[in-house]
Amino acid sequence: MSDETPAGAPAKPSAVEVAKTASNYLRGDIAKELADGLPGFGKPSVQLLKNHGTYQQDDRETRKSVDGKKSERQISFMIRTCVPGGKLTAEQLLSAIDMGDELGNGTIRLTTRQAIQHHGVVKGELKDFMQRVHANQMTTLAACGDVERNIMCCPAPIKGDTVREQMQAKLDELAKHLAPRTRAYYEIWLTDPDTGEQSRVAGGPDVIEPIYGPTYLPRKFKTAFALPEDNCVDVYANDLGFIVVHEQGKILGYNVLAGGGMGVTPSAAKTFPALAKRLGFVPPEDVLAIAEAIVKVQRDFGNRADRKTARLKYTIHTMGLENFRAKVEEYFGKPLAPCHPADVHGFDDHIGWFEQGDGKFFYGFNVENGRVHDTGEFQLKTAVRRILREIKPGVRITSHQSLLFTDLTATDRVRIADILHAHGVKTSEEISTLRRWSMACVALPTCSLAVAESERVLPGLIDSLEPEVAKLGLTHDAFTLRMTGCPNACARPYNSDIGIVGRTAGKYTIFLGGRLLGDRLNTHYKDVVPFEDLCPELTAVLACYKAERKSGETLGDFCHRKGVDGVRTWADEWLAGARGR
Ligand code: SRM
Ligand code: SF4
Repeated sequence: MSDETPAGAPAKPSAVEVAKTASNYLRGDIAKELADGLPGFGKPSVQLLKNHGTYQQDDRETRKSVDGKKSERQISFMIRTCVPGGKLTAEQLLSAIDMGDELGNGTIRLTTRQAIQHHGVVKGELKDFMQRVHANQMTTLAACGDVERNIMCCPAPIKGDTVREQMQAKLDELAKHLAPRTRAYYEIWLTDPDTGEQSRVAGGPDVIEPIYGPTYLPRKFKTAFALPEDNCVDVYANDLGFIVVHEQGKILGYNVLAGGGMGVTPSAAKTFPALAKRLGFVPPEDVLAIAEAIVKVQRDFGNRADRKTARLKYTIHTMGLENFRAKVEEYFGKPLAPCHPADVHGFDDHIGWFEQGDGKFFYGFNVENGRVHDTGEFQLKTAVRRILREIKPGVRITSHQSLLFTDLTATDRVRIADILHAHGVKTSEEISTLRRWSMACVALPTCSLAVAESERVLPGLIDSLEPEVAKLGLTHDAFTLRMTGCPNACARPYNSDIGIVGRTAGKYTIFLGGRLLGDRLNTHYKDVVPFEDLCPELTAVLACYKAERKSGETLGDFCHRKGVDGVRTWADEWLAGARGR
């Protein structure tokens, strides 16, 4: 749908807006269709369901039957469970793993926003699934859809680090504040199947949405909290970001950022990735109010005709930053103070063994691309289950799709390593720096938007890059390498040192020059690169970096300084030489 309308005519709302408007606060026909015995839902319900945390999908590999003809789609559902700040208990993660086995495809997926995804749930088991999530004191409500999504925050459990702890507590307050209030979720999913009673529902009056209103937001909305010294959540990639400003252990307030977002549609020139803009400073007590003001401005001024340009970044682009700030101040009820100079200057993925400040420890365990599964001798799911059952740690999910096991004793380090090794899994210390800092989105076979492989091919690419990196003597250099199966950018490839973005089947665009800090977008380097050429192409870039970097310069900073054209000329010559050798 386009937002181009004859001059003066109001833009026609998109089909999703029509579905939301008619839905009576996200109810629509979901309950009726849930009971109709068909494998899937109709179009309006499919859209509404996203706000309930689930996507109707099909296994794209079974679309074609053996004789090459189209076969009937095998519909199943992806379900995303919110984990605000990535914090959960061992019991909750165990239960999620069990649900993956009993109702899903036997795996769980830790996401780039610290949440959990299940795939392969059939329609007839959706309700059971939601009830089990609820019984587990979690929710899928607003994990997807045109609402505030899972809010991110640095997950490191450092006791006595009052700044980090207060920031994490502020996230909990904000997540509650921006949660949808509709009773639709409870009515549809949590009603007792036999008695019809909403026996598992917490009480409370049926109120309309005081923040969102009946049509919610024009598009998804994402928020994150970061520390200047630790931007592990990529705060600049979010619609709304808060950077804590602190001095001597005291939080002075937060720098507020607005309008970050990564997704692009290459065929639509009007779309672009954007880092959030620095908007102003608020004291801690104003965080909820400023967030609400920004959400409401986006609610009222975001584009409801064209979903391609409906995110907050486009609202700001259309209004202009100063007009946007003025409107936010109007909704906020007072002027915004200018930003404090504090900005992100550090990044920690929290992988490895750390003291947590109370005599205990936490262990950052790298989960490759967030997929917890058992395959052949690689029994990661079994190992994680054993760690959760036998050691009973606290658990956090990082925004790099990995796990922190918390509240450990010194002896647990060996126990964890023993369990991992017994099931064919490497410890975080045994994987390369390259693999540790890499991420891939889900892509095929479940993602309907994927044009190329990602999660399933990145491990192999890393396997072939590792010896090249070692030959160049760069084994200990940390740089982010992020791959996605399409330009929607779910693994945030556009602010990483190396971004690899699916272009078409088996071919990718390479981007260079972002950085670990996440505060700079990278630049288009090469297009339509076949998968098998990615390793030599990237090796050539790394050879250039090795040959010409300044002391202490990171890969992203080097590519940014030299420029992609300079890197390309050097790397192409090097490649031609290497091929001739
Ligand atoms: Fe995403 C759509 C997976 C983080 C930008 N994303 C999708 C869908 C739901 C595909 C669809 O619409 O049919 C993918 C489901 C695939 C599957 O089979 O599971 C999907 N996104 C993911 C996850 C699971 C990737 C991962 O490997 O972890 C992440 C779930 C996060 C969560 O827990 O909430 C995920 N997606 C992101 C991020 C990163 C972030 O938020 O920090 C981005 C870029 C930031 C941003 O939002 O701009 C992102 N996803 C998108 C977009 C592009 C949005 C845009 O404004 O252009 C889409 C497509 C859309 O919304 O139309 C999309
Ligand atoms: Fe799917 Fe594209 Fe997101 Fe990957 S980046 S999960 S292919 S929408």
